[in-house]
Amino acid sequence: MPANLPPHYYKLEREFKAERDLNEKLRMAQELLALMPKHKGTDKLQAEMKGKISKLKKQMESGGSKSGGASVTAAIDHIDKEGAGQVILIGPPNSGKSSILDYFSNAKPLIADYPYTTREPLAGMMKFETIQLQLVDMPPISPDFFETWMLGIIRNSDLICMVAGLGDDGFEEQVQYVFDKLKERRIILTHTPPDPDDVEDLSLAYKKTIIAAHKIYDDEGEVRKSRFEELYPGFTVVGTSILDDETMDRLRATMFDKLNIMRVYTKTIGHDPDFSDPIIVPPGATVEEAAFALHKDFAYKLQYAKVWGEGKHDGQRVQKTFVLQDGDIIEFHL
Ligand SMILES: Nc1nc2c(ncn2[C@@H]2O[C@H](COP(=O)(O)OP(=O)(O)OP(=O)(O)O)[C@@H](O)[C@H]2O)c(=O)[nH]1
Ligand SMILES: [Mg+2]
Repeated sequence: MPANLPPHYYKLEREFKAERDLNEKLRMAQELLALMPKHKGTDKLQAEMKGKISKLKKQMESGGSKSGGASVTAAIDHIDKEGAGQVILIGPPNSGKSSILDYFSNAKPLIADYPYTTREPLAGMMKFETIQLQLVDMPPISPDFFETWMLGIIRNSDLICMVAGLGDDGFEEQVQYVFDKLKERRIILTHTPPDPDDVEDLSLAYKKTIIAAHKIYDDEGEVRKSRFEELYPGFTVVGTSILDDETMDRLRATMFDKLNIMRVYTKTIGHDPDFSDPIIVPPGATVEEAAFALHKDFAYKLQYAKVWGEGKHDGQRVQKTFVLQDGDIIEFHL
């Protein structure tokens, strides 16, 4: 029986063979296994790949194989998500990524006027109105520097913010290099990721991306920003400077907007709404989905709800299937 492997399997297999980083190699092996159609024709291939996966895991536990020439990078390839969404700051060296994290959070990243300052990921929490978003600062990506452990973090993120330093020489080529490098590793930065059901090549990760045209007040900042917008049509490009709060507020609001989340506030019967800790749900979520996000028992026991918000009568009684809007207040009745 033929194996009938999809065409991109072979491409990924070649990359898997060439990959030296163990974390990345393990991820690719797991991806290859997932790509194999599960039938008799692939039994042997599946067993082989499972064997490779367990061997790789053992190698990683023992600190990496010296004979294979592979190395385990010390840096972290996963950042636990916190808050209502995770935004990753990436870009060329010296573009201002760490300065942006520093501006928005209590994290204390190293900032310097020379490139390659950041060597490890660093997360901080950024307040936006009633919620917190997680920002993650990353090392730069350039022809001279690229850490493969970054790929896992980027793949797992909710949103990418590409930080382009407008004052830096050759910034356009530098930014394009970041796009190209990630594409080479099967991460496509896009303003509008396709519907997952329409993606044929499952080895590709499409990540929603916005662009911070940073250091906007440097020489020719506005002109350079316009050029940028022409180069990347469809992308939201926000001109920013850490010296101008208004531009930074705009960036923060854009991050929230692109994360595509809704905040729903809860109130208990006879009490005022709690505006400090909203339920985070995707747009179009129903009363039942909001209850589920709070606690699954809530969703099972839910009879109906009362809702306050734009376009509703105060305390309007609604059923489980009622579609909520950002900012609605909800009172669950069990
Ligand atoms: N003019 C101007 N300079 C800025 C701005 N933001 C940051 N800088 C400066 O740009 C330089 C680099 O800033 P970092 O935040 O360290 O840049 P980075 O992208 O984290 O750099 P790497 O970690 O080396 O990739 C520092 O000298 C900052 O003070 C800005 O809005 N305008
Ligand atoms: Mg940095």
